[in-house]
Amino acid sequence: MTDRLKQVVNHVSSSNKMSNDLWQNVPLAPPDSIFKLTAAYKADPFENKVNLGVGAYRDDDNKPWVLPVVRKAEQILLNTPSLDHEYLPITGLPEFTAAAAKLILGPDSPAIAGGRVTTVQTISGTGANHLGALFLERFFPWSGNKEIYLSDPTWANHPAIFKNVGIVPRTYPYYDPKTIGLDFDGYMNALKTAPNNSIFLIHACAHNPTGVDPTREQWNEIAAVMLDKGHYGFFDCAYQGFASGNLDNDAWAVREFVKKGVNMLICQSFAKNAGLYGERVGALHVISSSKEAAERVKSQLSVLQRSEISNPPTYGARIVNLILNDAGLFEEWKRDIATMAGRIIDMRKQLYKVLTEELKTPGNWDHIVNQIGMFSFTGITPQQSQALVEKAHVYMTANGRISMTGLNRKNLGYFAESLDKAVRGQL
Ligand code: KET
Repeated sequence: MTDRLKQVVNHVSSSNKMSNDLWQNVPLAPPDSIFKLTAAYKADPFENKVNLGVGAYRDDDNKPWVLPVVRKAEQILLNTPSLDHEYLPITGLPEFTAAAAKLILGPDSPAIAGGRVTTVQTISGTGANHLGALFLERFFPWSGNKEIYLSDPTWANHPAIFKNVGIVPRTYPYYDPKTIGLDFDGYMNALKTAPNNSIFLIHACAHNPTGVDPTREQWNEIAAVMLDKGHYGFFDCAYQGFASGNLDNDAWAVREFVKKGVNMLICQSFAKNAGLYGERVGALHVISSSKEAAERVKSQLSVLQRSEISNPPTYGARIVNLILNDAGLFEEWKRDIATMAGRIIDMRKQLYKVLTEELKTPGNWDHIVNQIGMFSFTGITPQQSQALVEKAHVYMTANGRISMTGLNRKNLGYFAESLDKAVRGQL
């Protein structure tokens, strides 16, 4: 080989070596705790496998359900040749954002009337959480450390979302394993003892993963302390309609807090209540004390949004826009939501019945019917959850959360028997 050729070969191999080593310090991350269950479920050939992992609605045939009202809206879009594929404004489709604000804050919201609400269309609820977190990191009048209090437990993705933008997640007591209910005293104590002007992340309704929400009296007490301490409410609303089956009922706490003047923002998702999971349609609403402040907030949210996603996607927003802005479609949507919520409540009742009356499973199972929303926090141990996944092919998160919508008339018996065995240590 000529010297020149050797030189070239050496150069190429040494640069290859460098690029091979480039990521040697990147540690292998664990798979996402929720999405790995979907993947494992799909790969499992077992006939009676059950997926109670991700919070995504399934009908009684275990199929994803495209809401009939969404089908109608899609047809309308298809038959509207004037629609193009231009960019949306940075803050999203204006008719959609206006209607989304009304949906969560109420059509007669004084904050909307006063022009005090800034709404930005986001990449579903996750994007709203992220944009809200990023905005707070930049502009919240921090007096101490950049921290947020998250309920213990909370949605598995919350801590990562805040860490990503440099806000340290802390926790406040929420769930009491002894009562399988709300640790209201612990919650109130955390609100009272946190430094003034702290930020608390609050699930607007249908708390994930516990299915345990405060009562209206408790909400009022929470709001009073928040006001007294000057705390900021970071509301995450991913399940409007799923708690009670009624959109207005489920927005009660948010509306009440706005009315009382708690400083807050709201993250809104249409993934679950419109069944538009993959379309990524959501919104962030920031409430300000004046119209002028809301405009400044909007200007900064626009700057952040522009650098992150430039502008949000059209398709899902157009669908929701049609549903929210057409009285007929809106009524139909409410019926579809009631169908989903009703089936979940029915599954709760049936599971409770089989566990308590037929199988006489040891323990108290009242929480199965008392908890609300998509999830039940069964109260079983991580070992029992693991046994259900590994031995019974029942896919559920290790914290004992089950997505009730994964149950149907065909698999409920099998699940109940498997749960019964797990609890008795017989799996
Ligand atoms: N907030 C909460 C409380 C929540 O449970 C989810 C999703 C989201 C926000 C985000 O949803 P999005 O699809 O971005 O609008 N939860 C389910 C799915 C997931 O983990 O992404 C779940 O807990 O199974």
